[in-house]
Amino acid sequence: MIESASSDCPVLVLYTGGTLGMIPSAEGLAPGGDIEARLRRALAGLPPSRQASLPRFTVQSTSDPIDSSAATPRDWQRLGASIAAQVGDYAGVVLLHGTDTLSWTASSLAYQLQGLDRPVVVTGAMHPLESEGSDALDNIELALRFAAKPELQEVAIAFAGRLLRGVRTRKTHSEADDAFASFNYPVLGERIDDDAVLYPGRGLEAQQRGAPRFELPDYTSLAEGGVVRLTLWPGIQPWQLDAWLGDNRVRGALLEVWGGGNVPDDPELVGVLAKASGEGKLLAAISQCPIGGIAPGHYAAGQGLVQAGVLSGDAMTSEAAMTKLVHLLAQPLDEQERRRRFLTPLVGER
Ligand code: ASN
Repeated sequence: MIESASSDCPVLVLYTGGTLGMIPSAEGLAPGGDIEARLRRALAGLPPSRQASLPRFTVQSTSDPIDSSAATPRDWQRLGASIAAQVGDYAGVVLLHGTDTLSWTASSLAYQLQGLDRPVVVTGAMHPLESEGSDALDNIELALRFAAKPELQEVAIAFAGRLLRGVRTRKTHSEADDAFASFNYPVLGERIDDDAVLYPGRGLEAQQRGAPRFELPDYTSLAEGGVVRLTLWPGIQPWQLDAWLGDNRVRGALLEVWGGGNVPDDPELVGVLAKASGEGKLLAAISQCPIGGIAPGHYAAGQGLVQAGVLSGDAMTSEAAMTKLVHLLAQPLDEQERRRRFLTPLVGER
């Protein structure tokens, strides 16, 4: 049973791997163990006043911490199930995750943990905890502070001094500490001096009424390739599109199209989309531009998408749209209901 969020409860820190906990190995950086002792040792280096104002926390680790480049929908499902089962016993959760696919996991968790009534804060680092000048400690400290705030009631990402909505965020830099951005939604909060400050009116708390509505479908079949992601390029051929969409293992696809929602003016190409749609495959489109949404049909060049029954993903990130397709296709919904839910904002993703 879910108890109401209480500041008396500790925060659960769940370690899944990533650079934050890595140590050097003969093959390069690889996930290290003993994370609880290492975290506590690092936090003990903070000034006493900052240590004193941190919430109490319990640490757990997945059985086999990974580089997040190896994560699959099965990992999203396992993490969703683990958090759903335990979150009621904690004030909030901090998920320590590799940065490479952090925004994918955060997006998937948002759909699995609908109606969440307390914080799930995902963080990681661009440098290992013990390396000189690492960003890891700052990120962990910030994530712990936000994870103890009962007003935060969604899956968010704490990184480089800012709190971003998980399902709006992308990794946009492969080297800088400030590696994540949420182009189409404002930041939820920020570090100001030593405080973690939430901006009013930006979070999901107003829509998290009543009991949590966790949806924990089995992603196994989708983890075997049921949803594909296709980025168009100038000169793409209908047979190339058909090679992906015509495969009967494919049940859904995210198309990353031009600008405001345009595709090449090629009836054969549009025919491939219409055929897949007609077979009941769930097709959605977003823009290749990271900023702004799409409105298929605004240009004549977008009519093909409309005619082929491709759903508009508006200003969703690739991560938000793909994980939503997986989430909807994993449930026993009829086609109309799936299409309706795709177009409906479920967790502030659109
Ligand atoms: N390859 C690492 C990972 O995603 C990158 C990182 O965490 N900074 O696990």
